[in-house]
Amino acid sequence: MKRVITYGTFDLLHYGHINLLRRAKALGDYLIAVASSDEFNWSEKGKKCYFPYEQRKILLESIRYVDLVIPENSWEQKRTDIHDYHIDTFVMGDDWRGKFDFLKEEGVEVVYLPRTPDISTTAIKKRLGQQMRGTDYV
Ligand code: C2G
Repeated sequence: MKRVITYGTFDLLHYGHINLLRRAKALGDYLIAVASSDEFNWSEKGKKCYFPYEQRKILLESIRYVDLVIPENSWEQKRTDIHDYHIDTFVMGDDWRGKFDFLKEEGVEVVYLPRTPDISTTAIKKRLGQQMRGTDYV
Protein backbone atom coordinates (compact mmCIF):
# COMPACT_ATOMS: atom_id res chain seq x y z
CA MET A 1 0.00 0.00 0.00
CA LYS A 2 1.47 3.32 -1.12
CA ARG A 3 0.86 6.04 1.50
CA VAL A 4 0.68 9.72 0.59
CA ILE A 5 0.61 12.78 2.87
CA THR A 6 -0.19 16.45 2.28
CA TYR A 7 -0.50 19.52 4.51
CA GLY A 8 -2.66 22.60 4.45
CA THR A 9 -5.10 24.95 6.13
CA PHE A 10 -8.01 23.93 3.88
CA ASP A 11 -10.18 26.82 5.10
CA LEU A 12 -13.34 27.62 3.09
CA LEU A 13 -12.72 24.36 1.22
CA HIS A 14 -12.77 24.97 -2.54
CA TYR A 15 -12.13 23.15 -5.82
CA GLY A 16 -8.43 24.08 -5.76
CA HIS A 17 -8.07 22.05 -2.59
CA ILE A 18 -10.13 19.20 -4.05
CA ASN A 19 -7.99 19.16 -7.21
CA LEU A 20 -4.89 18.87 -5.04
CA LEU A 21 -6.33 16.10 -2.87
CA ARG A 22 -7.61 14.16 -5.90
CA ARG A 23 -4.19 14.26 -7.61
CA ALA A 24 -2.39 13.44 -4.35
CA LYS A 25 -4.56 10.35 -3.83
CA ALA A 26 -3.92 9.27 -7.42
CA LEU A 27 -0.22 8.95 -6.49
CA GLY A 28 -0.95 6.14 -4.02
CA ASP A 29 -3.54 4.08 -2.18
CA TYR A 30 -3.95 5.93 1.11
CA LEU A 31 -3.97 9.71 1.65
CA ILE A 32 -3.42 11.55 4.93
CA ALA A 33 -4.47 15.21 4.97
CA VAL A 34 -2.75 17.16 7.73
CA ALA A 35 -4.86 20.20 8.55
CA SER A 36 -3.28 23.15 10.34
CA SER A 37 -4.60 23.69 13.86
CA ASP A 38 -6.15 27.09 14.63
CA GLU A 39 -3.20 27.92 16.88
CA PHE A 40 -0.62 26.96 14.22
CA ASN A 41 -2.44 28.96 11.57
CA TRP A 42 -2.49 32.05 13.72
CA SER A 43 0.96 31.85 15.28
CA GLU A 44 2.88 30.56 12.23
CA LYS A 45 0.92 31.74 9.20
CA GLY A 46 -0.91 34.79 10.55
CA LYS A 47 -4.12 33.25 9.23
CA LYS A 48 -7.39 33.45 11.16
CA CYS A 49 -9.57 30.65 9.84
CA TYR A 50 -13.24 31.11 9.06
CA PHE A 51 -13.89 27.48 10.03
CA PRO A 52 -12.19 26.19 13.19
CA TYR A 53 -10.07 23.05 12.99
CA GLU A 54 -12.82 20.62 14.04
CA GLN A 55 -15.10 21.86 11.23
CA ARG A 56 -12.30 21.82 8.65
CA LYS A 57 -11.53 18.26 9.78
CA ILE A 58 -15.15 17.16 9.23
CA LEU A 59 -15.14 18.67 5.73
CA LEU A 60 -11.86 16.98 4.81
CA GLU A 61 -13.01 13.61 6.20
CA SER A 62 -16.05 13.78 3.91
CA ILE A 63 -13.88 13.88 0.79
CA ARG A 64 -13.63 10.52 -1.01
CA TYR A 65 -9.88 10.99 -1.66
CA VAL A 66 -8.98 11.50 2.01
CA ASP A 67 -8.45 8.48 4.28
CA LEU A 68 -7.25 10.19 7.45
CA VAL A 69 -7.15 13.75 8.81
CA ILE A 70 -4.67 14.71 11.54
CA PRO A 71 -3.67 18.14 12.95
CA GLU A 72 -0.63 20.15 11.93
CA ASN A 73 0.77 21.80 15.07
CA SER A 74 4.30 22.71 13.91
CA TRP A 75 6.46 23.08 10.80
CA GLU A 76 8.84 20.47 12.22
CA GLN A 77 6.36 17.60 12.58
CA LYS A 78 6.68 16.63 8.91
CA ARG A 79 9.90 14.73 9.62
CA THR A 80 8.29 12.61 12.31
CA ASP A 81 4.93 12.25 10.51
CA ILE A 82 6.77 10.68 7.57
CA HIS A 83 8.01 7.87 9.84
CA ASP A 84 5.04 7.61 12.22
CA TYR A 85 2.65 7.09 9.29
CA HIS A 86 5.05 5.13 7.04
CA ILE A 87 4.73 7.64 4.20
CA ASP A 88 6.02 6.94 0.68
CA THR A 89 5.12 10.24 -0.99
CA PHE A 90 4.87 13.82 0.27
CA VAL A 91 2.74 16.14 -1.88
CA MET A 92 2.22 19.91 -1.90
CA GLY A 93 1.04 22.52 -4.38
CA ASP A 94 3.87 24.08 -6.36
CA ASP A 95 3.62 27.40 -4.52
CA TRP A 96 5.74 25.43 -2.03
CA ARG A 97 8.17 24.16 -4.68
CA GLY A 98 11.57 23.39 -3.13
CA LYS A 99 10.53 24.24 0.43
CA PHE A 100 10.23 20.62 1.55
CA ASP A 101 12.95 18.94 -0.54
CA PHE A 102 14.81 18.18 2.72
CA LEU A 103 12.21 15.46 3.34
CA LYS A 104 13.91 13.39 0.62
CA GLU A 105 16.55 12.71 3.34
CA GLU A 106 13.81 10.84 5.20
CA GLY A 107 13.42 8.51 2.23
CA VAL A 108 10.19 9.86 0.75
CA GLU A 109 9.33 11.03 -2.75
CA VAL A 110 8.58 14.79 -2.72
CA VAL A 111 6.03 15.94 -5.32
CA TYR A 112 4.88 19.49 -6.06
CA LEU A 113 1.69 19.67 -8.10
CA PRO A 114 0.60 22.71 -10.14
CA ARG A 115 -1.78 24.93 -8.18
CA THR A 116 -5.30 25.35 -9.55
CA PRO A 117 -5.36 28.87 -11.02
CA ASP A 118 -7.73 31.68 -10.05
CA ILE A 119 -9.01 30.32 -6.76
CA SER A 120 -7.84 30.82 -3.19
CA THR A 121 -9.35 31.19 0.26
CA THR A 122 -8.02 34.75 0.40
CA ALA A 123 -9.69 35.63 -2.91
CA ILE A 124 -12.99 34.13 -1.72
CA LYS A 125 -12.89 36.22 1.46
CA LYS A 126 -12.05 39.38 -0.51
CA ARG A 127 -14.85 38.80 -3.04
CA LEU A 128 -17.40 38.11 -0.30
CA GLY A 129 -16.34 41.33 1.43
CA GLN A 130 -16.88 43.27 -1.81
CA GLN A 131 -20.31 41.70 -2.30
CA MET A 132 -21.27 42.60 1.26
CA ARG A 133 -20.24 46.20 0.60
CA GLY A 134 -22.02 46.19 -2.76
CA THR A 135 -18.73 46.95 -4.47
CA ASP A 136 -18.48 43.66 -6.31
CA TYR A 137 -17.67 44.41 -9.95
CA VAL A 138 -18.19 41.55 -12.34
N1 C2G B 1 -3.78 24.67 -3.48
C1 C2G B 1 -3.85 24.44 -4.85
N2 C2G B 1 -4.52 25.31 -5.64
C2 C2G B 1 -5.14 26.39 -5.10
C3 C2G B 1 -5.10 26.61 -3.71
C4 C2G B 1 -4.40 25.73 -2.91
O1 C2G B 1 -3.28 23.45 -5.36
N3 C2G B 1 -5.81 27.25 -5.93
C5 C2G B 1 -3.02 23.73 -2.66
C6 C2G B 1 -1.84 24.39 -1.94
O2 C2G B 1 -0.72 24.48 -2.82
C7 C2G B 1 -1.61 23.42 -0.78
C8 C2G B 1 -3.04 22.91 -0.47
O3 C2G B 1 -3.85 23.20 -1.64
O4 C2G B 1 -0.81 22.33 -1.21
C9 C2G B 1 -3.64 23.58 0.74
O5 C2G B 1 -3.60 24.98 0.51
P1 C2G B 1 -3.80 25.94 1.80
O6 C2G B 1 -4.99 25.51 2.54
O7 C2G B 1 -3.66 27.35 1.32
O8 C2G B 1 -2.53 25.54 2.69
P2 C2G B 1 -1.22 26.39 2.97
O9 C2G B 1 -1.60 27.67 3.60
O10 C2G B 1 -0.44 26.39 1.72
O11 C2G B 1 -0.52 25.52 4.12
O12 C2G B 1 2.92 22.99 6.20
C10 C2G B 1 2.33 23.36 4.96
C11 C2G B 1 1.20 24.33 5.17
O13 C2G B 1 0.29 23.85 6.14
C12 C2G B 1 0.48 24.58 3.86
